[in-house]
Amino acid sequence: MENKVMYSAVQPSGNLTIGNYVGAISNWVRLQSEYDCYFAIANMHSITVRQEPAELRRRTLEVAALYLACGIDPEKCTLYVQSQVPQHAELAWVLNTVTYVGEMQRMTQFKDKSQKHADNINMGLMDYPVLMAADILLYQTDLVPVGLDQKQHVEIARDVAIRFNNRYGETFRVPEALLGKTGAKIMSLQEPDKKMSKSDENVNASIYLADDKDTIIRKFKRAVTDSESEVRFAAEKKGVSNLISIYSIFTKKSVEEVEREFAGKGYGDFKLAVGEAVADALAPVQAEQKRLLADKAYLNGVLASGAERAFKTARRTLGKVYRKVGFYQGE
Ligand code: ATP
Ligand code: LTN
Repeated sequence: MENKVMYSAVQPSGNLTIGNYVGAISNWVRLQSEYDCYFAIANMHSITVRQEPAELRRRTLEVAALYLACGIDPEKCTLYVQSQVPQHAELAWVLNTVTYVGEMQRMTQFKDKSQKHADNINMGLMDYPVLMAADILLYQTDLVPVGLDQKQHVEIARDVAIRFNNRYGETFRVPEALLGKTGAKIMSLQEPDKKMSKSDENVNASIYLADDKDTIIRKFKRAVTDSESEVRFAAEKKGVSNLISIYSIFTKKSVEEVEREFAGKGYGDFKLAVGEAVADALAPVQAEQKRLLADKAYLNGVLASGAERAFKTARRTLGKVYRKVGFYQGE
């Protein structure tokens, strides 16, 4: 039987945070041997908010190096840059015709980003989930590992797939989101009821994967907690609970173990321990990313062969779609 297919992507906009690492990339690494994996760098999604072109190009390579540094194996997975496979845009156009404006207007991310970029509510921003559906459906994906914030978009991909299949006959596999058990949502260190996000203007709200040890420790020290001093996981202690989750993920200790470890100790000791655990875990990833970025020939080679492999699968699906909708393909 054919292997199950897993697909995911991260946008190369901004510096990646530990939220991206925990919520997305680390899960991919864990699952890469069990599935046929496609991991993309979603640069077409990035331009829905304004980007500096030179920076976008540089960050695309940085994200590719980061995937590899985190342990994505290019022999096992297809690692590629979205804009190098033209079928993404082509399929998005067709899917646009089975997607309703109302559905897109209701998307949480669209509403958030429209507010944040009120001077640039472009069509791409609203169409973002359709392009994402095209990404997923082109590869006949079964599973999409993402953080909680993207669940709604994966559901749209499902709805669109089902709708297309009903209208034109069986064409797409219907994908499902896969959420990590812990760490599906790492919260901002400054406003713990908001998710940690690479586009947050407050640099103290996020731990970037590129931050050095001193910076990481300083940011955790400043993290917003509460007026008590008890290291306890609880709904009303959002800040502390977030730090407990982070510590628990990076040290692989359970929440109960963490609570026990810091019983009777104050937030100061706890925050320092979190900072050290995160910094120590990130150090080898940072060193490997740096090494890879110095080897452009290797990186370019990985991305070129990834794009070629992705192209072959994408072309097959798009051919099927064009046939189903009745597009002339030469006779
Ligand atoms: P932006 O701020 O530019 O919207 P982002 O930080 O939200 O970016 P994305 O590129 O949208 O990151 O997300 C990449 C992946 O990382 C997605 O699977 C997303 O669900 C996951 N992710 C992002 N932020 C977090 C977070 N705070 N906790 C867990 N997962 C996250
Ligand atoms: N929208 C996603 C990135 C993304 C994606 C995808 C994730 C683009 N295409 C396909 C999963 C599957 C984000 O910003 N997190």
